[in-house]
Amino acid sequence: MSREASADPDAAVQAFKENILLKLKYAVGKSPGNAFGHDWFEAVALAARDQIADRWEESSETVDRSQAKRVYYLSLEFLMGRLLIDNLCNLGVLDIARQALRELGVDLDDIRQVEPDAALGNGGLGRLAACFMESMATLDVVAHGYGIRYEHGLFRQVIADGWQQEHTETWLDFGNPWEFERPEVSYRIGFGGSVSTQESSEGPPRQVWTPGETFRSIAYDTPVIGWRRASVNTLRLWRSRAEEDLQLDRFNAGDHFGAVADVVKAESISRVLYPADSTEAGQELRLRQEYFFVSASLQDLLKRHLDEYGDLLNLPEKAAIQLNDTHPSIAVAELMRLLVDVHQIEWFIAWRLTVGTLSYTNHTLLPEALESWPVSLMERLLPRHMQIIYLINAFHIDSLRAQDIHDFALLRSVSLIEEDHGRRVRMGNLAFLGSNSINGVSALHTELMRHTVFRDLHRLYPERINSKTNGITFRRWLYQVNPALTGLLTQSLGEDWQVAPETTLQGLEPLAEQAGFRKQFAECRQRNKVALVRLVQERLSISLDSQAIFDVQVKRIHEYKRQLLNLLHTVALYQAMRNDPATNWAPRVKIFAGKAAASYHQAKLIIKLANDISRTINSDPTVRGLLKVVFLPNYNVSLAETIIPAADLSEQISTAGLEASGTSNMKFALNGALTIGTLDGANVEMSQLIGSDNMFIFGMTADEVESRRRAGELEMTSVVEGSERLAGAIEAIRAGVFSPDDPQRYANLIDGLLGYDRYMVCADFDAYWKAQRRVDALWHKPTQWWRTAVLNTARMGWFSSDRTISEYASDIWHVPFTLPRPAQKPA
Ligand code: NBG
Repeated sequence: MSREASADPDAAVQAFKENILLKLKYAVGKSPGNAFGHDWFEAVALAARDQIADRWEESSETVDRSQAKRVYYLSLEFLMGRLLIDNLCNLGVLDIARQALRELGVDLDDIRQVEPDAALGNGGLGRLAACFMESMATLDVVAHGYGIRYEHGLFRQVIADGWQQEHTETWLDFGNPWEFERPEVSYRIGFGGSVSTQESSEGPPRQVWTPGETFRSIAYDTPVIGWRRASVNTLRLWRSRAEEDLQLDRFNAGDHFGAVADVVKAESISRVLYPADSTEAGQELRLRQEYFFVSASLQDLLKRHLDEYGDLLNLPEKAAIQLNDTHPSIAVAELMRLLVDVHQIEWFIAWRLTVGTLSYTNHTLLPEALESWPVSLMERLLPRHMQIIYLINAFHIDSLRAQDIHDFALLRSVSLIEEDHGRRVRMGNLAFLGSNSINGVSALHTELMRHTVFRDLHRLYPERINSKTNGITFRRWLYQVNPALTGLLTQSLGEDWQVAPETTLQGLEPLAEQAGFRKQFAECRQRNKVALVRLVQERLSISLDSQAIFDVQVKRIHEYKRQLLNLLHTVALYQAMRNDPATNWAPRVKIFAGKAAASYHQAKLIIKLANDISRTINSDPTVRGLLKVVFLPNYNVSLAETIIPAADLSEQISTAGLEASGTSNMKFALNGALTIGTLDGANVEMSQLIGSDNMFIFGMTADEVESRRRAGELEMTSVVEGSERLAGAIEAIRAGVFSPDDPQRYANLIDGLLGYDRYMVCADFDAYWKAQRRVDALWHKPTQWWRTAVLNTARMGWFSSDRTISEYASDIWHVPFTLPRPAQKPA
């Protein structure tokens, strides 16, 4: 079998079993008799890693021989989650490993739970990077991911008395069997100091940066294997170290703490994902992280390029560097510095190489998320980069003037320096100017980029902005998380449907009309719901009715995502059910999960409100059997894997124009959940492909939101007065019905909503309520509900990240790719 483990399954099981035992004995140092869950996990992971390493070597040799163009994906976040099942699946040895373990008396499903999540990301942006890594390997795109090996990933959320608490996450406590430490791959990273001009006899004077302090970056490599043993690419994450582990003279002089001060300072750079930036020290650390990983990655890739070609002038032909949001955008200045100062390439040639190599993905239009750094901070931390940024800016403005563009407002808006709120460097503009391609992550988002944040730059460079709608890897988000449905699809569509689900899934459409198929489809969901019911019982001691609609909103807690709208609906529904228990209500379970940024008070209050509402409603006997509300703590990739396949209804209800794309919307619909949502982000394209009558679309469009905002109509008293249900829900929350211990708890939240409803929660409430009643009505017609559910799955093929990556490969990176092929059957 091409790319498969072995033609003889029995022999493969025995070989795998032997390797597990060898790893257990020689790498873990245990015998089967005294091995714990984690020991088994590590032994299996190491056994799988051997097979990955074999393919890795082959892949690297092929690439070296072919001198293929390489893609470099620079991202401050990679939200990988667990890797064991991913790797076993992609190796094609999941069943072999399961059987091998069974013969050793161990259940794979138990030990998979032992693996900690690699939570090196906040949410959608980081998870997208993880899906992309898997798709790039699957499509044989030669790619390297570059990021930071945070010692602590995203915080562990504990809910104490309804409030979010943040606890340190410790994924590396037991080591990480997937990675290879590469102490020999190390670069020096400087900060601070000064720049001097050095005269040179051969050419123009040179600028020499003498950093005030330097640290070292150490590489840790994790192989990423494509589906069915396609290529193996590398995710290289950097750890920060001090130049010296100990200042011995200080130590010997009795200053035991001072002797390691440099170590503490150096290591703080890779200590934690997303340090709180509410303090100046936090902001500085964040900028240090950005520069640290960008500099290490660029030094590394230039070295590789020079080793391969001995020359940097062909960089754009052989390397494409994708900047994942503005976080790595200091790359524009750093690449210029390396080319001009270190490799002594003339400025304008260096600029051509830089722009030819870099491209940038924008992931948000929210003004507070568009990075800008105070000039004073840049001057202190990265003095040479600040000079380079000024130069880029000056040459840019000069070139516009040369084209007879003198419009002062325009020049001001495209400048790299913002003058209005203290002088700051606009990282979005820097990324734009330094890149040959700027892409948005859904059609709507891209269109809005052209008309809002980058309006003026777009006028000057109309060919640069393009759209690449996000996607998800079906390997994880369907095959792994929903084995029941995957089995049913294989039974119905044939063995090879997984190879090209983009097209084969459509084959389900006729089956949507068959009662037998719908019944099986619904049974798969039911199984997943029972698993979720069990999890909720274990974690929260709340019992749920698996026959109710599982109505789910899981994502970061943010005002624009409007968990508050969902909570207001929950309260209004609760009141309506209490007032009229005899109505034929569709029983519901409202499921919430998500983390709030540690310093985002309003979001944390929304979590408390969800928990207060949950406690009140769950203990009210009048709605027993009709309504339950749960807030599941510590949302992460693994929890998503249990929740998503169990959902009946997916809440994608952001204020139109504000969610750049969304990716959980895709995961839910692929698994057959119906979406209630606004015409925002990728929901728009989903509604075009799935059909808007197979979703519950409601609310204002992005244009309507914008006009209303322009008209200043954000005061909502009259809207609330005009809606009895909304008024009732708001009044109950304000009056402390859900917070009798502190009746004033939500007074400010509610007053804020009425006075200045920035996210138009009130304005969309009635439309949302009506859409929810359409949900109820459809639920009462199971034939139609399940028909629609099947159609959702059938029409989601386009949202595969394989499709997204093929577009990046052809339009932006200009590299070849191969779509997965059917496995050859053994002769
Ligand atoms: C997020 C958007 C999502 C989008 C992901 C991935 C950031 C800054 N942006 O809508 O909010 O799906 O990026 O593109 O995390």
